[in-house]
Amino acid sequence: MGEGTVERTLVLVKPDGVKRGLAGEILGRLERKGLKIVAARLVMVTPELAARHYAEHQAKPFYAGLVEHITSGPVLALAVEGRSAISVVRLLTGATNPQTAAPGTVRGDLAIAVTPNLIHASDAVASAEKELALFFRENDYHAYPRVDQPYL
Ligand code: IDP
Ligand code: MG
Repeated sequence: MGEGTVERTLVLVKPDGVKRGLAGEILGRLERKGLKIVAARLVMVTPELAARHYAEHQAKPFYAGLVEHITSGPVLALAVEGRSAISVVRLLTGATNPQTAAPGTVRGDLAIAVTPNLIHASDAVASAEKELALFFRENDYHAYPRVDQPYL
């Protein structure tokens, strides 16, 4: 195992997470892991933005419910950076269905239903780049050192 390339990934605390008061809990888990928050924004997702963000799911039976949920309140959009950040955040997120997501993960610990499953996390380099560009512009990103950088 190498040290891993530094990557950026998109995390959304979905409307259920914001409304349940779990945005801080979820952000805190990412911070405590050693990931760096490099951009953050509270955003109301429009139907147009939802269609672009979830384009890959357009033909699926759960698509309408998914768009209804993601547009039902503000999301906390985070650009998260770190070594192997894309796979590391997916691991912290847990399986799509919270009823089978492992304990210790966000979904395994904090959710039960599948559509309101608290968090979105990009699943690959290409999707991370595409999704980050939907929520952030270049000058939204901030470079700074974490004080624990030598250990990360
Ligand atoms: P992921 O969020 O774990 O990457 P995806 O398969 O990309 O899961 O699905 C996107 C989102 O669509 C999920 O997070 C969940 O909110 C919703 N979803 C996925 N599968 C189902 C389902 O079978 N029923 C209802 N909603 C679903
Ligand atoms: Mg996905």
